[in-house]
Parts: sequence; structure tokens; C-alpha cells
Amino acid sequence: MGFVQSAPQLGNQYREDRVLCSYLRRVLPPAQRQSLEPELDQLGQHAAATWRERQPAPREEPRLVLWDAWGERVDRIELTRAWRDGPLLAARHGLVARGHESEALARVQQFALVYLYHPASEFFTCPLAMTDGAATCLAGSGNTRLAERAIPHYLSRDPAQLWLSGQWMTETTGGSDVAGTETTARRDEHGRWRLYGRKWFTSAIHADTALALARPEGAGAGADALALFYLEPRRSDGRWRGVHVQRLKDKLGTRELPTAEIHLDGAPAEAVGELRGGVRQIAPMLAVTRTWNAVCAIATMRRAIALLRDYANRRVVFARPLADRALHQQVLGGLQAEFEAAFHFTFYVAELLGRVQAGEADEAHRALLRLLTPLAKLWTGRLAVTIASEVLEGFGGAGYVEDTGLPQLLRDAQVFPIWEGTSNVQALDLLRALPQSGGLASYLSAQRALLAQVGAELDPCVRVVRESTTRLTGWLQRQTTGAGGLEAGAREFALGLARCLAAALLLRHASWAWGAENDPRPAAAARRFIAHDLVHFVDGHGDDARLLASDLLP
Ligand code: MFK
Repeated sequence: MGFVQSAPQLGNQYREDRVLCSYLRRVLPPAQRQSLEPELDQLGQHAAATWRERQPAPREEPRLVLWDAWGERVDRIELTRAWRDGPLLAARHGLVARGHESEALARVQQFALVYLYHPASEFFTCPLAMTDGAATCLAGSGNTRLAERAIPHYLSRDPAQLWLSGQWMTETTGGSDVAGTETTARRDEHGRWRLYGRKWFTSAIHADTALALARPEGAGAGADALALFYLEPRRSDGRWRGVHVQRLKDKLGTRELPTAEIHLDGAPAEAVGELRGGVRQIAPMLAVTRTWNAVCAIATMRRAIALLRDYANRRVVFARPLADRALHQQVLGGLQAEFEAAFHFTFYVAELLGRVQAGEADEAHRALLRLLTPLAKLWTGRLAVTIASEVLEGFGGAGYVEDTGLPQLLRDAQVFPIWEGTSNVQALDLLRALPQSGGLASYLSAQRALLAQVGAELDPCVRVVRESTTRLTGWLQRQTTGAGGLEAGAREFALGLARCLAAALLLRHASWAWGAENDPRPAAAARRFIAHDLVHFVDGHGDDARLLASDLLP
């Protein structure tokens, strides 16, 4: 037999993660870190073990069983093994519960665990994200009855008591613009609300509860006439209550995750709050799920890079391991720098979320969190796809072959820019948040505070961050003084803001790591990240874009 390639291997994904370990050493007090460490270790080991066990096994997928053997309609979902184990791991590690502890660093601890769990979870993190969002939503809703009923289950550390929540929003009329929602809510003869309509994407359809948007009968058109409803869609024996599962979606990726189309035929529901403003009421859920999206996106980047780095040491080309080739080092170094910046940005958002929840944030921090949440979702979602694609290329033909397990990385990553709102939805959300949060003041002052902590040896990088930020604020100024194009440039503006703050965060960490750990690698990542250009503007070519988009002669 001739040449045989060596498959990439993973060790303990916590112990091998320099970026996570160093970040936690900086941020968590030693006692907190030590008490969290056994769990980080377990999930790091679990991540390595699942990678080993699942290669090259064919992927399991959930199955919708519509009828039982005796002809009764059952609409039962049969889950994969990772999904059957999911509640146990989630409850044991408090993957939802930790985020709701009244302690400012609770979100950092929670998301450090989620980050390690995600690549092994087969997207069981999706229902956990929605459950976390539902707990946040109900806690802030003022509906004490529902909060007292559901939240203890959402936050339970007992797998038998743990409830999951779905989020039923998207309809055939659209996932971005929900104003056209056709599902109606009607009171029955007992005065109880019942929902009628079709939900087009309902992920984790097996969840115990759901939050759904619907239009109360006679409420009129438009988004503001929508109300938010809470459902427990199944009886204790598992039978559906006014819900028919039509089919599971045949998706590009996340195939272990049962995403369904459902028909609501009188499903009993309870209004969460007042009978209008449903979008406003569900917004706290979106903020939480978008943060999970970012955490899972950086986890995907980390997994992809870890595989490529391991492979680069095994694979010999032109007489040397790939890892020794200057051109391959360029690729790996660039990916690592982008990942490190995205990592620090995402965990900064987690820090802010924790402080806001713990009541330790001032108005400026709340404004900053509102501004940064869509930026984290937007930037990391897109970057996960870019990195997954580059990593596949780094494997050559093996990256294009299913039973290496590698193509799945790219297909799964593609959900991050779509799920919970596309890139453009996040960019528009930034425009919505800008005036609400006092413009850019909170952002600029946070960036100044970070750059003030950067050592003099990184001064040239600090200058680039300042100059790039000035380009962004100058652009914004020109739009608001009547030049137009605010919407057209919103995506580049949002990405620029994200990258400039990420650079400041990476520089601050690099200075700390150099002093506290004598580690030059974060500074190398910062220099490399900043060399990639922080801001890419396509300014002033709106007419060209219109012409090309329509492809018609003017
Ligand atoms: C992981 C596995 C995934 C499996 C596959 C899934 C495939 C994809 C399936 C999908 O369909 S994903 C898409 C899910 N949908 C979304 O994420 C929603 C995307 N659309 C948005 O985010 C829109 O911005 C939104 C519907 C929320 C609002 O659009 P509108 O109707 O134009 O909102 P409007 O009128 O600006 O705001 C209504 C209220 O909500 C306002 O409050 P007031 O009434 O008090 O003025 C806003 O301030 C508030 N609001 C909106 N967005 C907010 C917010 N508040 C806080 N944070 C936000 N982000």
C-alpha cells in the first residue's frame, strides 16, 4: 500500500485553547476560575472525544414519524444521540442556568462552557439559546404567573425538570420582516387564546414550550398589532395540542437540528404581555440568541483552525510539513488573528450582558451592549463562513470529501449569518440602535478606555485603530448631513465598527498577556489583524450599485 494520509486529531479543547485560557486568567478572579476549571476540562475532553468517535461514522439525522403503526397521527420526532444526551449535559453544566445568576461574570462563565460545548453539540446549542432567550424575555415581561411557571424549568439543573423553549416567528411572508405575520390568535368559548396559521421555520420543534408572534383577531395590520404568546404545545403524554408538524426542513447544514414547518390549528396559548407590540416584547430574546450565535460562531472558527493546525503538522508536502511552509503559515496566521479578534469582541459583549443583568451597568454600558450585540452577530457570523471555507481549502481534496467530517464545518457555519437575522438585518438594527443609545458616544468612550491600557510598544497599532475609527465617524457625519446612503453603507459601517473595537480589545489583551504571561502571541495576532485593514468602505457608488443590482439600462 502506498501513501496514507493522517487524519487530524484534537486534544482536550480547553487545555489546548491558549486564547480561552489566557482570557479567563485575565478576567476571572482565581477562585472563580478554579471552581469553573473542572467543568471546562470536562467539556474540553468531551469535544475531543466526540470528534474521535464520530469520524468517519455517517451522520445521524432526526426523523419525523407522522403516523404510528395503528394509523394514528403522532408527529413524533426521533432525535440523534447527541440531542438525546443534550439535556443531561446542559443541566449538569448549567449551560442556561449560569447565565441567569446574579453575578456580573456569570455570562462569561456560561459562554466559556457553551463555547467548548458547541462544536460537540450538533447544534443542541440552538434550543439552549432560545431557552435562555425565553427566560430573559419572560423575566422582563412583568407576567409573574408565566415567569414563575416556566423560568424555574428553563434554569433547572435537573435534566428531568429542564424545559426547552422554541421561538416561532418566521412565516412564509418572511423571516426578516415579520410585519406580514399571518398567524392569528382567536379566543375560544372559554376566553382562552388559540393560534391558527403556519410557521415556516421552527427550530427544535421538540421543545417543551414556545414563544410565538401572532395577530389577535381584529387587531389590524402591521408589526405593532402583533402580540407575543407563550405555548406549551404538547400534553404530558407527548401528544400535540393543536399543532401539526408538516415536515422537517431539508437544510444545507445543521442537519441534526430538527427544524420544522408547522401548522397551528387552535393551539392553546397565553398572551405574555399587552396585546400589541409583540416585536418589542420578543426583542430581549433576540438579543440573547444573537449573542449565543456569536459564541457558537467563534467556537466553529476555533474548531476549524484547531483541525487545520493539527493537520499542518502531519501533512508533508514538497518534503516538509505544511506547518513549516511560509505560505501556509501566512494563511494560518491570518485565520488565527481574525479568530482572536472575534473571540475578544464576543466575550466583551458577554461581559457587558452579565453586568447589565446583574444591575452593575450604567446607562452608557447598556447603550454599548445594545449597539454591540448586532455587530457581534453580524461580524462573527460572516467570519465563521470565511474561516471554515479557508480551512477546507487548507486540507486540499480531503476538505471536499464528506467522510472526513470537514465539509460539515462549512455547511454548518453558513447558518450563522442567516439564523436570528441576516447580516443586513443586523446592519439595519445598528442604525435603529444608534440614535437610541446616544449615537456613538458610548462606543468611542469604551474604545478610548481600552486603548489607554495598551503599552507603548504597540503605539503604531493604536494609531491605525484611531485613524480607522475617524474614517468611520467621518463617514457617518457625511451621511447625517444629507449625503444619503446611510442604509447602503450600513453593513460596511457596522463591520468597521466591530473590527475597530475588536482591535482595541485585542491590543488591550496583548499588553496584559505580554506583562502577565510573557506571551508575545496576542500582540502578533493584533499586529496581523490590524494589517488586514479594519475598514473597507465602498463609498459614494450608490448609482453603480443600483445599476448593477437591476442589471437594466438606465
Ligand atoms: C441554528 C439553527 C438554525 C436553523 C435554520 C434556521 C434558518 C433561518 C430561519 C429564520 O427565519 S431566522 C430569522 C429569524 N428572524 C429574526 O431574527 C428577525 C429578523 N428581523 C428583525 O430582527 C427585525 O429587525 C425585527 C423583526 C425585530 C423588527 O422589524 P420592524 O418590524 O421593522 O421593527 P421596528 O418597528 O423598527 O421595531 C419594533 C419595536 O421593537 C421597536 O420598539 P418601539 O415600538 O418601542 O419603538 C424597536 O425599538 C424594537 N426592537 C426591534 N429590534 C430590536 C428592538 N428592541 C431591542 N433590540 C432589538 N434588536
